[in-house]
Amino acid sequence: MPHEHHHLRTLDVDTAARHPFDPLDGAEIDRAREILVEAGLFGETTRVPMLLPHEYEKDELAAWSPGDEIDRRVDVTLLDAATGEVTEAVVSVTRDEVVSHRAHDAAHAPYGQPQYLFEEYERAERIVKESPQWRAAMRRRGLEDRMELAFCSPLAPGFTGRADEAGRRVIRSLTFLRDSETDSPWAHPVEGLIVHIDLVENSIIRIEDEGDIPVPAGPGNYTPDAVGPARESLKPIEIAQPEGPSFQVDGSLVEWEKWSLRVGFNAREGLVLGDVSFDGRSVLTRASVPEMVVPYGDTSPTRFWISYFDAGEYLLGKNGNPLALGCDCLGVIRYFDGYVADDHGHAVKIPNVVCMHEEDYGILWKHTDLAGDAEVRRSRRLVVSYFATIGNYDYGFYWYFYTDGSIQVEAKATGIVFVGAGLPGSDNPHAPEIAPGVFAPVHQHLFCARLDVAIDGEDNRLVEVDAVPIPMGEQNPFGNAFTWSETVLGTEQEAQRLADSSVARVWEVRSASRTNYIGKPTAYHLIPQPGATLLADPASSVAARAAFATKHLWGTAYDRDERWPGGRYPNGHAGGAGLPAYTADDRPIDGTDIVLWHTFGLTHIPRPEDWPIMPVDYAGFWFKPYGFLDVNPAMDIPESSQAHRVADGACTC
Ligand SMILES: [Cu+2]
Repeated sequence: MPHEHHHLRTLDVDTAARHPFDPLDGAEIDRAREILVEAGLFGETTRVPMLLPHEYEKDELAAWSPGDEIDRRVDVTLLDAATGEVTEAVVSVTRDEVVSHRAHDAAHAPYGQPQYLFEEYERAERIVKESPQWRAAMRRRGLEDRMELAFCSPLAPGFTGRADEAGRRVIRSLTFLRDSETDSPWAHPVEGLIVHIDLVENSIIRIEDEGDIPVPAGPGNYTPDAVGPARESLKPIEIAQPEGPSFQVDGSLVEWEKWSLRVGFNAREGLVLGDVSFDGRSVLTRASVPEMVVPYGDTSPTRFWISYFDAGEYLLGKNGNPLALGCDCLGVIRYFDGYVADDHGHAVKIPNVVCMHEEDYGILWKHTDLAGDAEVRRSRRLVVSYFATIGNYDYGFYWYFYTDGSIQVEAKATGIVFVGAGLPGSDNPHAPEIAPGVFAPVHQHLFCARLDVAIDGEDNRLVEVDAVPIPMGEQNPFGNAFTWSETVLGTEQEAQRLADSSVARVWEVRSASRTNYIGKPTAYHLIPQPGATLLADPASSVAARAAFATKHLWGTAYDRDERWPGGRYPNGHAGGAGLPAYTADDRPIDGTDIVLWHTFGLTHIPRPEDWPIMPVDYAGFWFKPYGFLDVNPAMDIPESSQAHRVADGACTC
């Protein structure tokens, strides 16, 4: 047991009761800060851009059994706001000590700034609004009366390679006008006014003020008072679960219909699922969506640099929505709180950040036989989700578990599309006009899921399966035949793949040792949805920084510290971090502990219907058993208790 510094131990950290996959709680976060203070690593000007659980090695997990004390460690990035110096520390809150700490050199190539602090958004706006250059630009545009209510949005800068930016803690600010305190600013962009800020020197690096395109004045509000009376035609739909939900929850452990999983949450990845198993057999050791990039396809000086990494630059989890004030789910909801560190390293609880519930999902299976008798069973899914808001956009991350052993992952994009201004009626090849004078640049939302797969254990094999047409001839005398191919992806270079819907391409993860009752390896299929990878030129800055998004699939050998598709600090990074670096040694992955990284997403050419608020758009993938089970595992689902209820002559089954 720890014995030092007991007089400073103001918080009760009981690590003996913790499961390795439990998320950090508030006491652990606060204790990590105290230990850093005691060690002299945390001064007046120290801030905490990122604080995460420090992951376990697989042998630590294997050696642990319930009731054992596990070494609970916290991975903290420290930023000295006065100097810009960055320190990475690992703290054990079980042993009350700093396990390691080292400097990160953000000032020299390939650079890489830690995540933004919330206080920096306010500071950036203050710097802009107090600057004589910005005030002069606003006056030049005749906007001197609009300065007070203006919104100066803080935006990650991408990487331009400019000598006056590289290695500095840069944020860019674009100005939007507001008609009132509650007016949505995104509808009123001031085109061509860009302020480049250094957040350590708290100074303006330079300001650009080009052109005099009028600010669009049309409304962008979406609240009931702006929309007007709501329609009255919709009758209520009520989801009743009179006997309660079918899941059981014990701490972070969730059990539901043959599924078992751990629900975790952290500041960067948001929702993290651990120890996912079906019918007592392992499927995934750990799963999350740890990165996404939103590159814009616009050549204008106002926006060419935009390529937001919403996890790596802004932190999805820290921006998670508390669902305490009304949830997005119907039915019996079980919430989980999330804990993150604030800018000063103190724990903050995000109440009800993760939402879990069951959903009816239509027909699971059905047949009407020759005698006209039908057997039908309803599908149901367990939904585990959270929503994060990053500036104008809102993202939902939904994990669905089905009774047939399938997993579906879905990202939902909604919120306000990012717009600029143009002359009404003009054509812009990079930005359709979606409302008068409102031009929305083309962009992509490319997500990267990280699946630490464990199909019946960690010894797995990755295989690409394509449907294969056969030319008419000896092998295909009637022309109708086709077959399939199975290609083992045995190394990290071989396992960098594009999806191909023309051959129904899927990626199979097999157990290297276990077989099913017909003697084939037990397996799951990663089934991608059609979608473009990164459309930016391979020579572009964003292609180097978001290399993960240039492939639909990457397979890597498991390494605890390889968790960030675009690197630990994509902000202001010159590129090459994350998956290109992880795979540089081309490690063998056949028969080993494999991690799959799957890029999926949306290519968004905005439309008028996306305005003033965008209906949810979806992107995702499936992970389905393929010979993992001997038969349909949902044969014993009972007939619906509502199957024979009839209302107004219509069957409601
Ligand atoms: Cu979009």
